[in-house]
This record gives sequence, structure tokens and C-alpha cells, in this order.
Amino acid sequence: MTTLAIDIGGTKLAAALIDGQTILARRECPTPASQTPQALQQALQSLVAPFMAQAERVAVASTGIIHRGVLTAINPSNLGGLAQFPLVGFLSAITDLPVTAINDAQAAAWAEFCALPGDDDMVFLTVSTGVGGGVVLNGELLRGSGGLAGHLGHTLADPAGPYCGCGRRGCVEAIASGRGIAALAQDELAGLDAKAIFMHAAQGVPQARRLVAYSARALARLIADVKAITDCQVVIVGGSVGLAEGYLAQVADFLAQEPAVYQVSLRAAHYRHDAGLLGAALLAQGEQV
Ligand code: ADP
Ligand code: BMX
Ligand code: ZN
Repeated sequence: MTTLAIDIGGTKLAAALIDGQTILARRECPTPASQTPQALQQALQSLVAPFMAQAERVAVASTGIIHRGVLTAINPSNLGGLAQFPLVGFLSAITDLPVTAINDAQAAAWAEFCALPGDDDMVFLTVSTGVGGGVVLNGELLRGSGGLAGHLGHTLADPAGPYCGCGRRGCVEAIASGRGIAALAQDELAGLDAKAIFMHAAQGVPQARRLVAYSARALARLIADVKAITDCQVVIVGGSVGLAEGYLAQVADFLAQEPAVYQVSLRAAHYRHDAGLLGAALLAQGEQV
């Protein structure tokens, strides 16, 4: 059965036709900058139009809290204007297909869990526009009664740190995410996105190197906290910041400075940028959403 999988992120939208674990076709476009429900509807419609006729169902992985098919942003600055977006209702209406939806990092966690050789307890972290998380313990994906489970980017990294769009001060997301890194940039780096800041870091620009290290250190401390909470055997990192060259190695160096009890095996996402798409499809295929 062919699934039309959709991944809604704060920076990009992706869609793919998936059969089993095979991606048959894939398309991508930027997340609309205007951040209105109408703009998102239009972008989704043109993204999925070429795939609709070949699909038998739709499976969505989306940034935000997904509860009963409705998307709510925990950090509205990542996906503003979408306080209550009826994701499942809208996609059912335009495709006339059965639709399931789940948080993007929860979906990616499931795909990455399925790619593990054993059935280790694992935590997935995406470092992307925001910082998201998904937890699989005893072979079960934690979703939470309201869909909030695994929102690890909104745990505290630095009480004196920058304000997060969720309303807290010093969240991991405000320091480690692509948006967070860009917001902290000053002077010659002001106005650049995280991708450009990483390029400057690779060229040795001191402020860029500090920003990347601040992010990697916050992520390493989060991973130590995650180990203490879950006793997981592996932490898998994805997202465009998480997968950027040299980033995971820095996280590993900072984690190595923590006491032995907090050490945990760290890996880059097996499915790279497609973990969310595949996870949503696998969950829908297994009818676990
Ligand atoms: P989404 O959040 O939409 O799922 P991504 O995982 O691509 O999308 O994350 C987007 C963030 O990653 C942006 O802040 C962008 O600047 C940053 N980014 C994209 N490519 C790179 C790269 N090669 N190196 C570092 N950061 C990157
Ligand atoms: C934010 C939050 C999470 C999401 C994470 C990563 C919103 C809109 N999103 O913490 O639900 O999993 O970002 O999302 O509040 P991404 O856009 O970086 O993939
Ligand atoms: Zn927050």
C-alpha cells in the first residue's frame, strides 16, 4: 500500500510516496514565510498534488503538538499563525484519503528505532529549526496524553539564557536550535541563518565557533539529563543542524566531560533527513497512530 508521507518543519515541507521502507519519490519546498493558515494550506496543496493520485493513505509528521489531528505550536515563533491548525481535517478534505498525523520528532524516533538491530531503549533528538525529541522505551513510542511527550527542547539549559518562543527562559531550543543560533548572532554574523553561521565556523570565525559550541554543549547536557531520566542505551541525532559536519563530534566531546554514569552511545540518524517521513509512514502502515 503506497503512503503519501508529509513532513512539516519550521523551515521546509517535504512529501514522499513510500511503500514499506522504500521512498519511491520525494519533493520539498520552503515552509511559507507568511505563517498564516492559508499560506500553509496553499503550500501543502501544491506540494502533495503530484502524488495524490498514487497514494492510498496520508501520514503526516509535523512540528508542533499534534493532538486529535490538530496542530498547536509550543513555540509559535517556529510556526506562527498556526495556533490551532486542523491538519488531519484539511488533508482529508483535499486528498479524500485516510490521514494520520504525529509530531515530527516522535515520528523520526519511531523510524530510527525500527532501523536499530535490537530493541534498545532509545531517544531521538532533532536539532533543526527547533529542538525536538522522541522517546521509545520497551519498544513503545511515548506520545503523551496530550501529545507533548518528548518535547525535550523545552527543558532548561541555562536559567540565565535567552528567552524561548514557548515562554520559558533558557530552554535548550533557545540555545541549540538553528533559530536559536541565528538569534544569538551579533555584529558581523547578525541576520545570518544557522547554515551560514556553520560555514563561518568552518572558516574559523571565532563568534561562529562559539555559537556552534554553545549549541553542542547545551545538547550534550540535555543528553546527560535524558540518560538520567530514561537510562536509554542509545541517543540518535537528526535535523540539519544535528547532521551538520562535525556537530555530533562536538556534542560527543562535551558529553565525554560529564560523569561516567551519563555516558550513552551517540549516533547520527540512519535515515538522515527522511526519518520523519519514514516514521510517519511506518506508524501508519503498522496502524499505530
Ligand atoms: P526543519 O526544521 O524544517 O525540519 P531542517 O532540519 O533542515 O528543517 O532545519 C532547518 C535549520 O537547519 C535552519 O535553521 C537552517 O539554517 C539549518 N541548516 C540547514 N542546513 C544546514 C547545514 N548544512 N549546517 C548547519 N545548519 C543547517
Ligand atoms: C519545537 C516544536 C516541536 C518540534 C521541534 C522540532 C513547534 C512548532 N515545534 O520544539 O513540536 O518537534 O520544534 O521541529 O512548537 P522542527 O521544525 O525543527 O523540525
Ligand atoms: Zn522553550
